[in-house]
Formats: sequence, C-alpha cells, structure tokens
Amino acid sequence: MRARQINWGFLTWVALVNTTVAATTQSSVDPAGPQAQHISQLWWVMLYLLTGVFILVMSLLSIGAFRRRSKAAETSGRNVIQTDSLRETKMARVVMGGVVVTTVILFALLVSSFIVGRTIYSTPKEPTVLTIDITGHQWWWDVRYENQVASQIVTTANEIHIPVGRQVVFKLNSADVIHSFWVPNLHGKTDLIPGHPAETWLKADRTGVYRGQCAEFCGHQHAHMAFEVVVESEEQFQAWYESQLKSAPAQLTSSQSRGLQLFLSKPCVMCHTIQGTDAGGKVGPDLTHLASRQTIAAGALQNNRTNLSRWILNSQDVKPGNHMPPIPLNSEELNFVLDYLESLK
Ligand code: HEC
Ligand SMILES: [Cu+2]
Repeated sequence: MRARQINWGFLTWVALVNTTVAATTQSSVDPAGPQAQHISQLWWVMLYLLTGVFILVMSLLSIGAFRRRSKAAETSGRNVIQTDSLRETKMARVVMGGVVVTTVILFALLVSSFIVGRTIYSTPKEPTVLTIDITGHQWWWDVRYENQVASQIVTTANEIHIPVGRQVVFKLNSADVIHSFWVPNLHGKTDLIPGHPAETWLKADRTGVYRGQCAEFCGHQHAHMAFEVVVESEEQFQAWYESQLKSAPAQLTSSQSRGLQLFLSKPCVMCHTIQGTDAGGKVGPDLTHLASRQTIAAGALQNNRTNLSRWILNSQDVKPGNHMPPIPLNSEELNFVLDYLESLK
C-alpha cells in the first residue's frame, strides 16, 4: 500500500514536470527536420525488424524446448542412431538458414545506416545564408552569428535562434575538451574537438523550442551543459536578431546604474562582456542580452530573479565545479546588480 502511494506521488510529479516544460521538447523520434527524419526512420526500421527477429527467435526456442522433451520421451528405446543422423541434416539446414537470414538482415541494416549517415552529413544543398559559430566550453555554449560586417555580428550563449525552413550552417569548435553538439529533434551528434573545427548544417521544418545537450562526457558538469534551439518564423527571427544587435541600455534608473558600477568594479568584469559598457571579459557567457534568455548556466536554472541571485551568490552550490567563483556581495549590492542584469533585455 505504502509503495503504491509513493508511486502515485512520483507519477504526479512526472506529470507536473512534463506540463511545466511542455514547450520544450527533446526527442529523436519526434523529428522536426530532414536529418532527424532520416534518423528516426532508421530507428523505427530497426525497432520493427529486430522486434520481429526477437519474436521469431523466442517462438522457435519455445517450440524447440517443448518438442525436445516429447521427442525424447518418444524415441527412447527405438533406433536412436538413424533418428540422430536424420535430425542432424535437418539441424544443419536450419542452422545454415539462420546464418543466411542473419547475414542478410545485418547487411541490410549496415547498408541503410551507412546511407542515412551519408545523407545527414552531406554537404549543404542550398547556398549558405546563415552561419553560426558554436564554441563549447566547460560547461556552456558560446554562440556567434557570423557576418562580414562586424557591427552585425550577434554573440549570445546557450540559446540559438534560427528561422524555420532555412538551412543553417554550424561551425563547431571547442575551447577546452571534446564536447558534442546534439539536438535530437533536428539532427544527429557532431563532436567539437579542440583545434579541429567541424562543420554541420540543419534545417527545421516546424517552429518550436528544441532542447539540445552536450553528448560527449566532458567533466564534472557535463549533465548541465544544455542549450535551446528556438525555431521561429522569419519575421520573429529578424526581430530577435535586431534586438540582439543592440548594446546594453544607456538610460538607467539609479539602482540599475549602481548595479552597473558594481558589476564593473567587481571581478564580474574580468570574465563577462556587456556590449556598450567597459565589460569585455571572454571567460564566461556574453551577458548583453541576458534577460532575453529562458535559462541560465546552460539550462541548469530557469532565468528569473531568485535563480539569478542564487547563481551570483554561490554558483558552486548550483553547478559544483563550474568556472565562476562565488562573489561576495551584501544584499543591497546584490539587489542593485540584479536590477541591472534584469534590464539587459
Ligand atoms: C572567473 C570568471 C567569472 C567571474 C569573475 C564571474 N563570472 Fe559569471 N560566469 C562565468 C562562467 C564561466 C559562467 C558559465 C558557467 C556555466 O554555465 O558553467 C558564468 C555564468 C554567469 C551567468 C549566467 C549566464 C548564462 O547565460 O548562463 C551570469 C548571470 C553571471 N555569470 C553573472 C556574473 C556576475 C554578476 C558576476 C560578478 C558578480 C560574475 N558573473 C563573475 C565566469 C565568471
Ligand atoms: Cu559534455
């Protein structure tokens, strides 16, 4: 009775969590782009085929186990030698048949997985109009939209916006160890290897928010190295891009400007960039549009005031081992800094 109650509680919890994060999906079998479509088709083919093989093998095994017992009872005392040689030729045929069928099935799967691999990692078909540079860091993602004009480059972190139906090229690199870029709804994995730039492309067929994550163990906080791909209409994407190009607001309330002064006088300035201010650090994520992002610390926390203050006071509590040290601030200072960070829309 007790166990059952706990289970119901657990199920309710799962249901609640699922409804709160329903807007974001992460699933390889719910494809939202051509490459993920190929991968999920291959997955279903394998599932159906191998389920068939499993059922067949299990049925034959049960028949064999059952038959053997009755046959043994039947043949006891008769001409055992003749029955044995007959049975042997029969067995040899069955085994040969099994080997042939297995080889054919495995070969078919090998060929189809090879074809899918070639197709999804093929060179882009359309001329490239949007290229995004992704740099993996322990344990967050630096995101930079390429542009020939320096003032048109957008830099952000852990949240990638792309327009629906357009091919997007990703250039992947790592600042430290090997990471892997994986958005299951959109594409397979591509590794980020330090000093060895990789390139891949994808295209999303429908709008939505698709969760991605690092898929190569990269140290202590590997599990907290997630990101979101926001697929939106062309207009929404353009509007987002325009807003990301802007520098941090210059018109500040008095508490916000106290916050900025604190940010610039504390170690924060050494590690973070805020466009339009003197902060130009490159160790941590660009904070120019921090308040426009859904999550902080690579998906570890929802982006709200409570979580921001938890993070700033002691990020080591939230994400032990991450590369941001705890910064001592009294509660008045913390409030100023939070007021300022919340203005970075
Ligand atoms: C030694 C470098 C360093 C210092 C100093 C530092 N940070 Fe960070 N900060 C980081 C790194 C690295 C991350 C990413 C951590 C992660 O997600 O693993 C980060 C993440 C953040 C984030 C979350 C950003 C996001 O989009 O996920 C905020 C907000 C932030 N820092 C604010 C501050 C503030 C405010 C200060 C000063 C009080 C500060 N940081 C001082 C390195 C630093
Ligand atoms: Cu990782």
